[in-house]
Amino acid sequence: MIYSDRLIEKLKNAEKVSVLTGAGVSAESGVPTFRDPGGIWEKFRPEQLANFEAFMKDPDFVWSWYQHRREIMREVKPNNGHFALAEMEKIFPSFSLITQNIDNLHYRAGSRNITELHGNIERNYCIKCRTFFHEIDIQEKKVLKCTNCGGLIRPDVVWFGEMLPVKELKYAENAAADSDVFFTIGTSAEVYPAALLPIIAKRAGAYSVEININPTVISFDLDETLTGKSAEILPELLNKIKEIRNN
Ligand code: BV8
Ligand code: ZN
Repeated sequence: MIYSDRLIEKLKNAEKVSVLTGAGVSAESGVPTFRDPGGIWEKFRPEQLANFEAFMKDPDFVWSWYQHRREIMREVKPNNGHFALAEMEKIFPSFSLITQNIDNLHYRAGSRNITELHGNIERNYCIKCRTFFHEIDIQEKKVLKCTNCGGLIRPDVVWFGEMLPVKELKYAENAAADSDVFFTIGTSAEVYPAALLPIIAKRAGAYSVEININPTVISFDLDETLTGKSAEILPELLNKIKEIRNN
């Protein structure tokens, strides 16, 4: 494993550790990422799908795309990277898992202090009366109508051009501004404002580490980059953390 002595020193004494995850963390579970070759955006552009106008223009089309993604997400399982992060939450006095992912895999792996910046595909609500619908028929390809008011039902995810949930974004910004170590894992760091968090952390004095199979637009801004698959790097890092903190 290629991590520096400096990172090990930081992790040995760290009280507050925060992590920002993106689609790359779920890649080894079989969930397609967005911008990698073969990724979701290869067939469709985000503007065509993940935005409110696209939904209102063709609700069935956008709804069926989310139903397709829900089917994938229900078939896949958390990977060793998700499980390692869930373990780390039990080791550090303060551990914040901030995710851009909507696939619910961190929760299914046992993480609990999760901040979902872009929502969760397992939640759906009526755009008119905001009633939430938890049990939806995954086979239903046509958009569902609210049983209370007949409004269209949409996934509880943040679309392009939509504000992120205020409480979650505030929590994430505060965590970034007050961490001893900040990990950025499996994200292209191209979507804002989530992509600002590693920079906020670095500027606030956190030791900032990126885990990715490729360099990204923020690699040079950070203190350290661990190149490789998160499902391989994270379990090894967890073992090292347990060793140095004799957990
Ligand atoms: C907002 C949910 C404003 C839905 C998503 C110009 C400049 C700056 C900003 C903008 C701009 N023009 C527009 C904007 C704003 C826009 C934005 O940032 N656009 C980008 C494209 C430029 N942002 C927004 O619209 C946000 N809202 O700004 O509101 C506002 C202000 C006032 C009033 C009203 C509104 C909302 C953004 C949220 C969009 N929703 N998803 C859904 O999923 O269907 S975004 C989507 O992409 C994901 O949620 C994810 O969060 C995001 C980033 O993707 P990644 O997770 O990084 O995945 P990606 O495929 O890109 O990368 C995978 C990475 O993993 C790669 O680096 C790869 O190398 C690595 N990897 C792969 N395998 C592995 C691995 N790493 C490790 N191990 C592996 N095995
Ligand atoms: Zn309704």
